[in-house]
Amino acid sequence: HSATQSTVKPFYVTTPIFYPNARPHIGHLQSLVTADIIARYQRILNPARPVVFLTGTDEHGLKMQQAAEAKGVDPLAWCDTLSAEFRTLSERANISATVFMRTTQRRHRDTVEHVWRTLADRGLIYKDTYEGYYSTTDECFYPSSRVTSHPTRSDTKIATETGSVVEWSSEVNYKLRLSQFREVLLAYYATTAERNANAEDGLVSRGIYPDVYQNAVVQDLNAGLEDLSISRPRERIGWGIPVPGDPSQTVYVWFDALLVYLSGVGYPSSGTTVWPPDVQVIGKDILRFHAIYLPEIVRAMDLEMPKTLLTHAHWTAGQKKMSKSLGNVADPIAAMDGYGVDAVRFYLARVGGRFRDDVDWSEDQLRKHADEIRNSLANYFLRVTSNVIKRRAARATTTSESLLYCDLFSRQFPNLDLSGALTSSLDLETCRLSTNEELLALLDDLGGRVSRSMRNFEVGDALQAIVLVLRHANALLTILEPWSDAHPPDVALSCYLTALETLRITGILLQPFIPHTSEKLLGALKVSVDERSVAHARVGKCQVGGGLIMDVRGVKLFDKPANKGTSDS
Ligand code: ME8
Repeated sequence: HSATQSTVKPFYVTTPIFYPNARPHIGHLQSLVTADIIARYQRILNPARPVVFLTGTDEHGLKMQQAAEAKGVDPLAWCDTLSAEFRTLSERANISATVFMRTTQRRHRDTVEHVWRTLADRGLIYKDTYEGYYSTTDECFYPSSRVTSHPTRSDTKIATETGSVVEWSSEVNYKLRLSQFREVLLAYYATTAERNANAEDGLVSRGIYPDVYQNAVVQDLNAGLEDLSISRPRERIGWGIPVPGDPSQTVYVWFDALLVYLSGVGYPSSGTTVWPPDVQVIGKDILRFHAIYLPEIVRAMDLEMPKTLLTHAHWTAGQKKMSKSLGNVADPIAAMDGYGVDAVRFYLARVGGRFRDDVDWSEDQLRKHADEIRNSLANYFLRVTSNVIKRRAARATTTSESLLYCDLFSRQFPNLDLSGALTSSLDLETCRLSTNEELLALLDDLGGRVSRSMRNFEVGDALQAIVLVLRHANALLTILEPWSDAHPPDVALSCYLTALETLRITGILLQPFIPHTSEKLLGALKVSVDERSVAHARVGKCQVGGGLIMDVRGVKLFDKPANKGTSDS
C-alpha cells in the first residue's frame, strides 16, 4: 500500500490569499469553509490520498501600502498583525488548511523571481509604455470597452464591473505576451465537458464551475485578449517584489499573488509533485485573474493546467456586496461566538454553498439555521439515547425482531442473550417494521447521494440530502413513539438500532461540514476512527456503541445554544 501511496499525487485545494488590509469578514470565511468541506470530504472519500490545502495572505501592492501609510506603520509590521487575524480565523473555524502562505515570505519571492526569469528567457516579457484607464482601488488597467461614464458626474469614468473610478494614465512597464494563448484557452474551455466525462478522480469536474462563470469567461475571451501588464514603476508602488534585473520596477501585485499556488507547494525547488490544483475556490470578483491569467502563465511555463475553478457568488448585506470600503461587513468571529462554529459553517454551506446567486447575510437566518441543525441532529440524539428507549429495547431479548436487526448490523450485544431467539419459530417478516426499513434504505443510499453531489462540488445539495434524511428520521420517531408502553419491546429495539445507524451514517457524512459536532457524535457512538470514511456510510458497515447500553452521559453535541427562546433542545 505504502509504495503506491508515496507516488500518488496529493489532492490539492486552495482558497484565494486574502488582502490583510482590514479584518477578515464572512465572505472570506465562505471561501475557507467551502474549500475545507472539499478537503475534508476528500480525506473521508479516499483516506490513502494526502490532501494539500493552501490558504494565506496577499501582502504586497498599493492597497497594503496605503493602509500601512494611513496607520503610520511599517508595511511588514502591519501585514504581520493582520495576517495573524486571518490565521486565527482559520483556526477558529476549524479549517484544515495545511499551508498558510504569505507573499512576503522569502520562498514565495524565490518562486516569483524564477517564474519571471523563465518567462523573460522565453521571450514572453517585453517593456512597453502602457496607456489606459487605471483604477487605484482595483489596482488594474481597464480597456476602454470595460469602462463607462459615471452615472451623475459626466467628466468621470468608472469601471463597468466594479464601479470604481478610473483615470487615464500612462506609464512604462513590463508586459506579458498573452494574446497568443487566447486560442489555447478557448480550446481548453471548449473541452471541459469531454474531460469531465473521462475523468476518474473522486471529483470529476474540470474547468470553471458552475457553468455560468465559465460561459462568462468564454465570452470574455471571445471579445479579445490584451497582453497583461505585470509591473509598476517603483515610484508608484514601492511595496512589492522588485522586478528581477530592473529594480526601478515592482512586480504587479496580481502576478505576484497568483504565483502563490506554485510557491505554496515548493515550486520550483521541490518540483511539481503536488501541482496542479485539483480545486481552487474563489469568489466571482476574481474570476478573470484565475480563469484567464493564471492558466496562461501556467501554460507559458509548460506546467499542467489547474483542474477545477470553483467560483462562488457573494454575501451581501442589505443587498449590497459586503466590502471593507462600504463598511457593511459581517464579523465571522462574532457570529461564531454567538452561535457556535459549526452553526456558522452549516449556514455558509447550506446557503452560500449554492454558489450561483448572491445571498443576503442575516443574523435571523443564521439563528434559523443554527436551530435547524440542532433540532434535527442534537434533539434526535437526545431522544434516541434516552434511557426509556434503551431500557425497553434491552427487554427485546428473545424475539425475532432483535434477531433480525442484530443480523442486519452484524454486531453482538453482550447484554442480550439471543440463544432463545435463534431457535424461535416466530415469523420474521411479520415482525419487521416496514417504516424502519424505508429509513434504512434511505440511509444506505445517502453516501452515494452525497458523493454524487460532492463530485459536482454541489456542497449545498450534499448537505441538503443529509438534512432531509435527518428530518425523515425525526418524523419517524415522533410517529412510532418507541418509548411508549403500548408497543412490544421489539419496536423499541428496532427503532433504537435504526436510529443508531441514522446517527452513525449521518455523523460520518456530516464530518466535512460540521467536523467538531460529528467528532463528538461519532465518539459518543464509539465509531473507531478508521471506520469513518464514506465507504463506511452504509447500513451495517460497522459496529455502533460496543453494546446496546451506550454510555452517552454528558455528551452535548452543541456547546453553544442559540439565543434563548428559539431552541427546544
Ligand atoms: O481579492 N462574499 O483578496 P480579498 C463572498 N488578494 N466571498 C467574498 C466576499 C463576499 N462578499 N468578499 C470577499 C483578493 N470574498 C486577492 C486574491 S488570490 C491569488 C488573490 C472572498 O481579500 C472571495 O473568495 O479581496 C473573494 O474572491 C476573496 O474573498 C477576495 O478577497
